[in-house]
Amino acid sequence: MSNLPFTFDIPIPGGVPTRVDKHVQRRLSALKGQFLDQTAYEKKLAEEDSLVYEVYEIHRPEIEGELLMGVSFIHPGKVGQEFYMTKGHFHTVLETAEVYYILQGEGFMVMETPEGETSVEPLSPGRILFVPPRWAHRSVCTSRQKDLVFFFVYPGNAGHDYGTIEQFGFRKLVLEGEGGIEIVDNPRYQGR
Ligand code: M6P
Ligand code: ZN
Repeated sequence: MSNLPFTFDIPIPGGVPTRVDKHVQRRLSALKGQFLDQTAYEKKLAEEDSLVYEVYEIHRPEIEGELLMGVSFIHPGKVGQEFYMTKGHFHTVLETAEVYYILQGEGFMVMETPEGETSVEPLSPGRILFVPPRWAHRSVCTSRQKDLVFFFVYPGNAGHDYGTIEQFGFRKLVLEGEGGIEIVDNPRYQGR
């Protein structure tokens, strides 16, 4: 891999980057067990395995000192009352952080530590979010029409630990309530 400086562009306001090494697409089937309303999930999945989010990644070595970057698009949609979201993960190397720069759409970053601290931060265009080391993170799109689009960067050696979240889910959920968006405790959460 070349070690020369390089540039690429993200079309404003929030398009596909001009450099893409890998395009990841995650569908409903990849989020099995994560949505609160399992009946609504099974029904929706039986109709169509819809695209929930896409990630355009820039390839760099997955080693300490490197930075991994890309642009994510979380599509609008809901399963029952729950907005479309990413799987979410801890970093395998827990003591590694991540930065997000929001380009388009509205949503939230749902975060928690292994010790049970939680934080749910609103995301909107122009906002930068710093996810500190140790905090698991999941992005949620609450826009009705627009994708939630953001640039992200994290250390090359961070790695993705999906297992913990797949098993227990996050402690907080983002739902559409009668009076608007609600952030609620996950009733299915089994404490670790
Ligand atoms: C963000 C970054 C990526 C991540 C992507 C999708 O853009 O954190 O590293 O891959 O979201 O989220 P997930 O890996 O949890 O499916
Ligand atoms: Zn991450």
